[in-house]
Amino acid sequence: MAETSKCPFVVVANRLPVDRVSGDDSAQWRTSPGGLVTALEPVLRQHNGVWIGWPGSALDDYAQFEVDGLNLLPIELTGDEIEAYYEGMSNSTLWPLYHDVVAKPAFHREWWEAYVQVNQRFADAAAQCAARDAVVWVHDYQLQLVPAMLRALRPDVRIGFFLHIPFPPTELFKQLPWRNQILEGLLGADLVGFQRPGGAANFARLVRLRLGHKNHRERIYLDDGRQLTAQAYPISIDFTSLEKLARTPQVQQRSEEIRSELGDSRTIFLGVDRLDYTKGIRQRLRAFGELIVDELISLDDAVFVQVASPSRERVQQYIEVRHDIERWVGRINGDLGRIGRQPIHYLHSSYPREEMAALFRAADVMVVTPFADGMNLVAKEFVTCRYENNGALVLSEFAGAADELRQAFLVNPHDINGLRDSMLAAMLADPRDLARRMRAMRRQVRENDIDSWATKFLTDLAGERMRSG
Ligand code: GDG
Repeated sequence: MAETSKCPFVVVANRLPVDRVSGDDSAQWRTSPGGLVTALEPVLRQHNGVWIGWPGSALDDYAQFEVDGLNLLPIELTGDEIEAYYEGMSNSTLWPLYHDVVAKPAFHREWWEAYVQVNQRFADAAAQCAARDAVVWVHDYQLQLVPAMLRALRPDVRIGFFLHIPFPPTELFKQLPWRNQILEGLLGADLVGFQRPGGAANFARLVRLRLGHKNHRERIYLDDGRQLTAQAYPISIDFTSLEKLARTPQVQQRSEEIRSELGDSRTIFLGVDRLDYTKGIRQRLRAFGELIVDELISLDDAVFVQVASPSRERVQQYIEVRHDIERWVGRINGDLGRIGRQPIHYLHSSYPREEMAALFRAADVMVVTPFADGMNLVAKEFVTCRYENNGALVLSEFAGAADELRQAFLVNPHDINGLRDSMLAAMLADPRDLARRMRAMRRQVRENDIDSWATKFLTDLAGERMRSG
């Protein structure tokens, strides 16, 4: 590996926070959008840090480089490793298992071997570039072995780990053939963060039952005398900058264009998701179709816009869910539409941030219906854009965001009748009721933004080391 500078602050995540802009020979990069990047970018700059991650495509040179003042250390993955570690173990085993087995997880020993190998590579890189007593913050389900591997190499560094997706209950986690290794990997951290208190409790319980380590609430006591904390840190978004964007004349104008193209007087239902089987996209479209069939709403009154951004397109279950959703869209539009009036506008595409903000502004009813979701930032982004305190949010109680956005129309996405009722109630709600709900939800997101999330986690991590001596 090329020589790297020693950093006091290191972020380790599967992907780097930049995307390569394809084009000519010279590599061009731009910072990628997303809550995690927005949250960690200022922290990285402030602490003179480095971000370690896979660049998403093969590079000629894997030396540390800089984009827009951010120090980045790319990690190389071979084609076989992308298949086994990323598409296999991460996205065909851990992702479905941790999301309540909405899809069936596959267990393959060679995927596990690649997972161990790649985790070791990330841990080696972190060990190499962390300064003495550095803070290393490891992210998400792809890298759960890194904390213990890093601790073995560098006992001086302070290690934080944050899981962005749900941590499953004991009965599901137990299915994993490598369950103890994963728990031991995570126990290498000084602080393990989860989205919801339930995830932290599941972890502490598993550690007690499977490895025999005692805990008192969030505190876990290991045999060698070391202690760590496992608790919830609900992630958020950059409220101020998104609201600022939503208030720009360009976004306002674009949102008016969207409304007039769809038919000004129609109620706009909106869904925005990565195309993923955990998000309950088909269920919400089906509920909408049934409302039209039963003449509870008419084509002239309402339209559904569904943005499904392409995701993990080489993984079989993602190929299947795309076909399934597209069949439903075709069927509903074919059966219920007429020339110039389609019930569903389905967009399988990614859009710039400005367009997303315009969509959030244009919508009347935002529909977020995952079967399981660590947090769901889309729900928080929608309320952030609604500075006039109008619009309704229909939100699955299985999204982490439901803990905080209590004034949403909360639904169980498995219950299609309940979903229909809530979507209709949201559409017909009294604007004063909607304003009251929206004000409360906006206050919640404003007061618990991404800065407070990062600051709280890092302050607690600093405190951990002091508690452990
Ligand atoms: C994981 C956890 C947790 C989507 N399409 C476009 C676009 N997006 C943006 C959204 C939002 C983000 O992507 C998606 O975040 P979510 O939180 O909704 O869902 P996951 O991708 O599954 O995220 C989740 C999150 O990590 C953070 O911890 O909340 O539970 O599963 O920001 O707006 N952005 C743009 N164009 C698109 O087409 N620009």
